[in-house]
Amino acid sequence: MQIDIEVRKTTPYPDQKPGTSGLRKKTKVFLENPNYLENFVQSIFDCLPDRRGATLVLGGDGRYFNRPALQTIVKMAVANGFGTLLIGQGGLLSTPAASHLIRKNQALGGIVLSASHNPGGPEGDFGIKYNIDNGGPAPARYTEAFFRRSREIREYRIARMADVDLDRIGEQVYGETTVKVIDPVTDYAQLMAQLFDFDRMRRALTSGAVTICFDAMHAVTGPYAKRILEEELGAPPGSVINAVPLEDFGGGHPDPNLTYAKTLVEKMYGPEAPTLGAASDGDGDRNMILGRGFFVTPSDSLALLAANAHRVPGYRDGLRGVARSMPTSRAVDRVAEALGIPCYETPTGWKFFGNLLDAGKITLCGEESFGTGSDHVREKDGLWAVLFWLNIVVATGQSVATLVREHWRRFGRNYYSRHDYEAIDRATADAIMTHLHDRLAELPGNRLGKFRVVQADDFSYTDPVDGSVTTGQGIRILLEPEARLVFRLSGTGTEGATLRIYIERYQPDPARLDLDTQAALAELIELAETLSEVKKRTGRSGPTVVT
Ligand code: G16
Repeated sequence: MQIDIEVRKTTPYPDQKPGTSGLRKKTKVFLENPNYLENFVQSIFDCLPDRRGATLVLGGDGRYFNRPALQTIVKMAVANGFGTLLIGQGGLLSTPAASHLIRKNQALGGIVLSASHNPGGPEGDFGIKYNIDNGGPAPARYTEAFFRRSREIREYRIARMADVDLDRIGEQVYGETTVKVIDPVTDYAQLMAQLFDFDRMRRALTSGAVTICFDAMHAVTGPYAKRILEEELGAPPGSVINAVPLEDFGGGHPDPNLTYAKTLVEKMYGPEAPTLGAASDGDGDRNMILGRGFFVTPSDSLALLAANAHRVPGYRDGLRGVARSMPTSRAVDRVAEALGIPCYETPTGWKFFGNLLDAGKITLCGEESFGTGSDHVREKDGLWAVLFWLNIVVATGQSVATLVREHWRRFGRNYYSRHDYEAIDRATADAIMTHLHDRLAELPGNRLGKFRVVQADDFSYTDPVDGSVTTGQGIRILLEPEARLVFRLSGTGTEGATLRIYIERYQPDPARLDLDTQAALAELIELAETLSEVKKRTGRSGPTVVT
């Protein structure tokens, strides 16, 4: 079939700068500014000189505007000469599933439409991110090129063709491009079956020895969790809740934490709590793990997975190394030390793990922001983390709480909390960071309360694989006895600025492992507030979110 290609004129926007993970904006920005989506997509394509005939993976988390945006992107990809488009049925693909498809099909890359855990809908957020041929988020050299291109773009290419049928699995040919609509779950489910002990997990779930509740939060993991947990592993129907992806996530906030995964949390703290509770976010890359009446912090989760990886078939041969983002607690560092493997500290953003994974320097990695993953894909992976936990629970016969308490007894506990001051004025946020910056030189050697400052700096990272340097990644203050304060501005918000304060304190005393986190950190929290002058400068009485 011959396809007409139109070259349409457009005007650049100054603000299409990708943040920590792609371009995230209010949905309205995409809807109300002509060609806002088209400009960014063409900017991406213009930076991919080898796109002709190549394979591109396309999908999204199903939020409002997902389908119309995909239709536009398909027509633009056809007009830009891609050879094959692999699209998840219904326009759905979780971020980790997209990463896997890119790798499996040797695609040039993929586009995932999502604003992650941010709410969707006309009043919510929308986003677009590009993943490269290793399946991982585009590193800075790409995103900077996209941004530069977006500021000078004058035209975009689009095919004159009818919408593709996103719901029918099969192939459709448009000019030189084959559009394949595929089941979004099958390949991913096969990968999970290779990594985990599905037989043993199935026996535990069908006999009722182990029970699970997975909250898909009306986001993309619903179909994945239904297929894997209920259909393949035999968890009773209803084990996956909020399983149907909805454009507005059922009015909810698809962020798997104690505040937003409310139904799940009530269940896990109630009398009928199952053995394992878990939730994932909008695009399926985040995870939250709960036991009966017990919350596992993402930092502890990473440490525990590393310490128990040998119990899981896919990791039985041991870990090559681990990595965590700088603000993530240092719990995993102790495990790495005990295992005699390297532990890397990277800036915030999954893209920084890509080189380490590709070079075989690490097997597991994770972040405090509810992200955990391994070398099986190049994204963090929510359902994978849940299956990892399930495998460990089944293999040890221990409850989540017992596993974590045993871990603390062995390694000590890193009490850890993040305080967010959301949607503050950008100038105020910048002033706080400048103020902290100005104090860096004077701090080392001085006392802060009962602590002594051993190091204070603005974190910068030299990638051990390609030597690239990333600076300005957050202020960190290392204290003695072992504690740490970190301050940085979020790169994923869509309103004003968000200041994140990360507070950590190591506690080796076996008699002090079960304290309330906020109480255990109270003195450090006060020090962080005083040092940054956050309350005075923002006029806020406290953080908007505490995790
Ligand atoms: C993204 C990134 C993560 C990062 C998180 C929070 O996650 O992929 O690496 O930790 O944002 O970033 P920030 O602190 O800058 O807001 P997601 O799940 O939102 O794509």
